[in-house]
Amino acid sequence: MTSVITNQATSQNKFEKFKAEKDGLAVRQDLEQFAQLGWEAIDETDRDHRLKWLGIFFRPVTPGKFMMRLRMPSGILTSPQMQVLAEIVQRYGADGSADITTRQNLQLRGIRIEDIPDIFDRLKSVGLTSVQSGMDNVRNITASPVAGLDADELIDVRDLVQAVQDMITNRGEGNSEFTNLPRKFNIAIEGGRDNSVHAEINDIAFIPAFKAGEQSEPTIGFNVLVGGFFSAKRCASAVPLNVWVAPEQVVQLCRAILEVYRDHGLRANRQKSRLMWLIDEWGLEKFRAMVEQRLEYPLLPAAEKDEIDWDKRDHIGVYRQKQSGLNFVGLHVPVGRLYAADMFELARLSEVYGSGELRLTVEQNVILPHVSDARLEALLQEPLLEKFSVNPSPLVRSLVSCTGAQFCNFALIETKSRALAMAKALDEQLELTRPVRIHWTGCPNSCGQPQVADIGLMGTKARKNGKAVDGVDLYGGGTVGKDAHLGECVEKGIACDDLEDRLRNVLIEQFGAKPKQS
Ligand code: SRM
Ligand code: SF4
Repeated sequence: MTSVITNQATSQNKFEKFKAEKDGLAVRQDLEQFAQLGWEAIDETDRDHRLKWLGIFFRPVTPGKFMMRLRMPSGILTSPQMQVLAEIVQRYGADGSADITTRQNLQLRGIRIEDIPDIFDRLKSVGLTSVQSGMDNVRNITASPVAGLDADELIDVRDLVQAVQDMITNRGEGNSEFTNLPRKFNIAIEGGRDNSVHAEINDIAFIPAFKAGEQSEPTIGFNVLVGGFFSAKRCASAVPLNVWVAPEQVVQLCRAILEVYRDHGLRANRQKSRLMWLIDEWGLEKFRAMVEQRLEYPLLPAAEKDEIDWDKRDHIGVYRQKQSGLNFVGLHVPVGRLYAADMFELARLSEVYGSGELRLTVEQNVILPHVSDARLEALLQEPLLEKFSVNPSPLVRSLVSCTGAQFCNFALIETKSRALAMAKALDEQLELTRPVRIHWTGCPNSCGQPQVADIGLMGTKARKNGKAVDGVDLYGGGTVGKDAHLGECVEKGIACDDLEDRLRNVLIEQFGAKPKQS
């Protein structure tokens, strides 16, 4: 079934035009031909845009070397899956690498168009898909990275997350019902107490809440938030929809909201196409009523309170699981960057010490679950843990960075290498008594989520000695976990050359850091 777009704008922008001409998923039929033609001969709209419906991103910064964005529901993957991804990346030698993303996902680098048919076969053989992971589609669905492991969680959401992904993507085969949304769309389902998913920055977020029954015991389900998003033009926190749903209603509710958004979302101006703009136009009451109309049954009002009552955890280090005698071990992956050798090794460690499972976090790190008490000490002695530490220095530990200028053509500055070098330098100079989460993002699109950080840094061009130089806007005041609150820009245009000194002062004055005695 193709979507019924009722508010098709009369003056269509170029994205709406090319989507109407040919569905993004249709390029799947052209892949063999693209592979034979080579990247330079592919029609530009297919190459630069429609391929993103299959998770294949043309990179103008490295032409001919594509990026592939996967889907990893709840950030979970298996050792054979990691092994296959390592083999794919290894093929490209120095060009091959992978990044853990801020949506608990993996992106592969260096991909050649001629290899894509074979790569898709390999992904399928291990149950992976990259379908509908870019452009006007629903992104990777995030969840607590310790779902099913955490003794204090309220709902193990892994199956739900998978079911929502299966509904949206037709079990990874592609689903043209949801390939022409007005814009990108983010969904998060939290089952734990610490808001590990940043619910407030998703278009739909489910957060655990008990609903009191008239005669029965309170049941656990979810309160629903809608409309959270970041863009260069506007950032908005998700707002309560005043809805409580039981777990078995989650898939239906996602479908209903997506259908309403697909058929009524604003399409004329891409700067105003995210879900919140529709909610603004209609008001929350009408939006809720339209969702109910799709569902064909009334929704219950939200539970009075939700169960998010913890500070957010970073999962780095060794923690007991709810299963007796087992632990999960969070490894810190500096700015999320992995190379083939690291990926092979992670796959091996998960087999030797765990159950062959790996988890990814929105802080761009890896968790090895199901490590028995008996095997723990040996795991901690493994050489890979020197690189991916369980006890990194404080600023490096909490560092997050978007892709930046190395691969992203929107970037105004290089981020990952600069972020890491600066965090290491400041860790050497300062004694910290509390964690300070620093997030870097290369441009106002905010993929590195500077608004959720203690200190957010957004790439810009600054002026120094009369010249335009790499710079950042400084964000502050972001809080996470319970009562999360978005940070705001507190200082504009700091030259990157002056940033280390500026951050040093901020850390001393606002976060209680003390200079180390030299
Ligand atoms: Fe993003 C576009 C990378 C999370 C907001 N994002 C892009 C593109 C695809 C632009 C491009 O074509 O070059 C970047 C690809 C660069 C590359 O080569 O890696 C890109 N975004 C990323 C990742 C990889 C950052 C990272 O290093 O982790 C994240 C991938 C997540 C995933 O697995 O799907 C990523 N992007 C985000 C987030 C954070 C989140 O979801 O929690 C946001 C803000 C939240 C949101 O979307 O509301 C985000 N990305 C954007 C936007 C602004 C959207 C808007 O409504 O205007 C763009 C630009 C666009 O879509 O036009 C964008
Ligand atoms: Fe690229 Fe900007 Fe997103 Fe960073 S924030 S990945 S520079 S689009």
